[in-house]
Amino acid sequence: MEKLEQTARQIRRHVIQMTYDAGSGHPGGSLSETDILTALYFYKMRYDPKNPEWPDRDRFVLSKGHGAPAFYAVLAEAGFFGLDELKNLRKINHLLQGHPSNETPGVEISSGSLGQGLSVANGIALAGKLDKKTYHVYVLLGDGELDEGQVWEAAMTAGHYKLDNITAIIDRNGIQQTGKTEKTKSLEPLAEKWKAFGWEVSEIDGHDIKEIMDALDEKTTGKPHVIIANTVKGKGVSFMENDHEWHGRAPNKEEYEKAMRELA
Ligand SMILES: Cc1ncc(C[n+]2csc(CCOP(=O)(O)OP(=O)(O)O)c2C)c(N)n1
Repeated sequence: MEKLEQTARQIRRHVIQMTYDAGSGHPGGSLSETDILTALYFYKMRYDPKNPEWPDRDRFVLSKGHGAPAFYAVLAEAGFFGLDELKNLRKINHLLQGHPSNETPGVEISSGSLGQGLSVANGIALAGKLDKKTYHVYVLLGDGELDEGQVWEAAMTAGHYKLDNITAIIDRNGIQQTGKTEKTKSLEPLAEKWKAFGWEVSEIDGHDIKEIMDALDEKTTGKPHVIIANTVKGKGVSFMENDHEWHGRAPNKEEYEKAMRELA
């Protein structure tokens, strides 16, 4: 557990370093999803970084594609590519673009246009059933992303096909691009909505590694599983926490140094 917490801290440092180096990017939503990604990649998922196309690998879809910095940091720490690549975030002709591209080792689908990931995850999960594969499909959605109608179409589809090989995780940080989700388009009662679409629902503290691990270990039969992970946007850096200003802006030198001191 301690090791996972240390890894998450390291991922947060990478996120600050990467967005500072790039001079752009999305630190807020990267810091809120960090513990979830850490538990997925360093506790739960089966994969082989030397063989990213291994047919039996578990699949991960980052539907909230702007959360790419934390995702890339996790993939680098897991060995899909060198840590050196993190220096080149958002640079033209380099591996790590602003939003995930499936040309990058370890990235299953290109994403960034919100609302599409669950539909793709459904397809991968259905294919797994047809091919009698035992892999599991994980998909991470933003809460603001749930404003997209396609998410609910996909939620209905997964319920209909009883896709119990899919786990959706909602990064419920309560904030989207320009303010609070409940002010932009209210989502509550969120758990009841997913239940009504035929999903098993868990609600957890999305920064408590043990709670994340336990929720990921939960098995559902005949139902897809959604984990509503309550998180803090900007988690770990005091002046970024709960402030939508840090949705899509890089730290300046002074802010970078302060953030790195806090994450030391
Ligand atoms: C279809 C689409 N519309 C708008 C955007 C611009 N956009 C990028 S991130 C974002 C807010 C997303 O909020 P949320 O899903 O809560 O992300 P998080 O807070 O976890 O970063 C928006 C509107 C987009 N990427 N795709």
